[in-house]
Amino acid sequence: MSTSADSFARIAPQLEGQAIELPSWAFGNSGTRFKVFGSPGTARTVEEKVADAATVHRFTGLAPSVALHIPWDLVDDFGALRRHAEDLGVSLGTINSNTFQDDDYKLGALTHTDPKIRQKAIDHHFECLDVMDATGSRDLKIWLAEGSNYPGQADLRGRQDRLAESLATIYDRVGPEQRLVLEYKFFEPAFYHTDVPDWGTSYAQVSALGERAVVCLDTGHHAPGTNIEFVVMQLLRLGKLGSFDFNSRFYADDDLIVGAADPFQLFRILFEVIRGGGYGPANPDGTSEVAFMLDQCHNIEQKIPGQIRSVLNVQEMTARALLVDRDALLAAQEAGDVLGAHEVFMDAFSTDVRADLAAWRESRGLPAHPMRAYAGSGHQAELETTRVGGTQMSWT
Ligand code: LRH
Ligand code: MN
Ligand code: MN
Repeated sequence: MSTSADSFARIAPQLEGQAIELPSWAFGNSGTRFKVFGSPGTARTVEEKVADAATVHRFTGLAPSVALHIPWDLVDDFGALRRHAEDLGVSLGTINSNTFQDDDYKLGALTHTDPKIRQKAIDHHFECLDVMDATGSRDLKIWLAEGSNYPGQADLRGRQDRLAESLATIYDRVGPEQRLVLEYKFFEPAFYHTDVPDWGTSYAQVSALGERAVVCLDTGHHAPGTNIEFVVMQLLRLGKLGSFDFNSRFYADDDLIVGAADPFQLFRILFEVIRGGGYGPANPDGTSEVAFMLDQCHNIEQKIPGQIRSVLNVQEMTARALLVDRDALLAAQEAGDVLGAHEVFMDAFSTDVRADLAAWRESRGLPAHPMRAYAGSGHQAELETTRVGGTQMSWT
């Protein structure tokens, strides 16, 4: 089934202004613990990663900002990096802290029993807040690699209490226009327990902090079979869904292209975002309360087209989710028409919006087919010949 011109025209205005933030680390080399494959043309500096993100935006109009990870993306002058980004037509977005690559944090960072180590981790977050002041970023995103491997190894309750205290100290420094975003993940690198394993724990922790503390939902961070759209609905209902880290998974935290493993799941998630009022600009400056971000790595495929594919997948599923006839759905639900309601839902999912989206892009001065346009642009070959010398950046 493809869209009738009428129904696409109805939803098209809502596609305007859709923004999906790209992770700087998607443009570095990455791999598994077995091998990191280098690929020609990969960014050698933070400035080149930002330039690659800007290229994705140029071809799609969908990715106006890029997230940084500190210290991976540490530079001397963040004001200059901000100007570099703006010159290329993008802005610097979320600042991600990193307490997972320092020997001192082997047994914990914000939860550590040693106050000196806790303070070191808190100071790192203060440094990230300073970076945000220079970059103009709104969100400080915290994902903690903390937990334990063996029953009895750690005092679960004591760690949760220390976490609350450390987060409160960080939150005190979060500016009035800024947010603290706490990401959860149910396993890895710790295997017995994780200190922020699920949305409930993240919700409990951020609720204790205040209004500007919210939850980040990474689609790869749940147990198999989890109904992620239910989590989306609940966090939106509670006013605490701050952002998404979008990616796909088959087995663990695979960080594959969003919408590749389970497009229907992406559709269901986006439907709940729209249904819950989390889609579209919520603030006077046009920013959305719920930030859409990618958190992916491209281990064997090319990185720039990998990111182009990803934002297009989100756009396509957003269009299909917007097409759900909500009035008909509600009527069927209230009439107890189980199969009728399901059919309304599936009709939208089954709608092929690709031709309409291509025409719509063209009408806005964008390539109808961004993947093909990038492939035919010669940009990749140019990167491969000009980015010689220096060291390609890698994920860590
Ligand atoms: C943890 C995570 C988190 C990190 C990123 C690199 O698995 O999802 O968001 O910052 O990966
Ligand atoms: Mn993530
Ligand atoms: Mn992850």
